[in-house]
Amino acid sequence: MLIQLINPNTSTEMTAVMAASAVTVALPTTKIMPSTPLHAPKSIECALDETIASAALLDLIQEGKQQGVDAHIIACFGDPALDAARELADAPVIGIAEAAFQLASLISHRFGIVTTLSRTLPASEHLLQKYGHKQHCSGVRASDIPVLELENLAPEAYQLLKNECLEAINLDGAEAIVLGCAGMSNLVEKLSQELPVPIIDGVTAAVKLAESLHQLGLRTSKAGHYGKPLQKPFIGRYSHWGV
Ligand code: 2AL
Repeated sequence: MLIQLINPNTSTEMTAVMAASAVTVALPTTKIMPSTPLHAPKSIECALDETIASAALLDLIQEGKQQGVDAHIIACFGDPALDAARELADAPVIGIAEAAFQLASLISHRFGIVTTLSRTLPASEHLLQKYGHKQHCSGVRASDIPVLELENLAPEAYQLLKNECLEAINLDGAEAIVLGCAGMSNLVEKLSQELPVPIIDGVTAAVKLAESLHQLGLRTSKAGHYGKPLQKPFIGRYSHWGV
């Protein structure tokens, strides 16, 4: 199968990190097609970043659709534009936060989330609520590492992240840890060796869920909420979306 792995920010370094993680877990018959937008913020860390990035992300979904991909992954922990992408796409669309929550809830009574900046905490809390996983989460913690610092993670910053994971386990009662950024996907192995609970990265979780849906022949239902977008004129720079 062909999976389009979309990094909605413009950091090609981060795209390479997540693509390498995806390839390590993908079946031999799965091809990973990494996509990076040309027009978006370099990292996504607040609502404005997410909203600006969403239009280019949807353009990439459209490109993937035209190339006949079998699944799309939105690899940013805010799951930006996920509902719109599901309306647009024919193939399943998986957001890495939802994928990680789903897997974490299967292997732990309560999981903790350790993410990047403190200001992204409410975004994760909103997603837990939206997806119905609030009762499975022991708490959301921030390492206060900016997304782009993950690209060349200093040992002190890694220690900050690990300390938050330890506090999530020891103080909050987390029985598994979900990493709250696609740029953390290369840290799973080291953290798994050093911490006593399972560590879940949304990128690899999304790849395995995409493969499962594909193998079962399951696609997004077009019966209601995720029905095709309504046809109407779009004006100006978005006229390509309209009729
Ligand atoms: C992210 C992520 O996964 N990619 C990005 O640019 N920002 N997540 C986050 N919590 O900051």
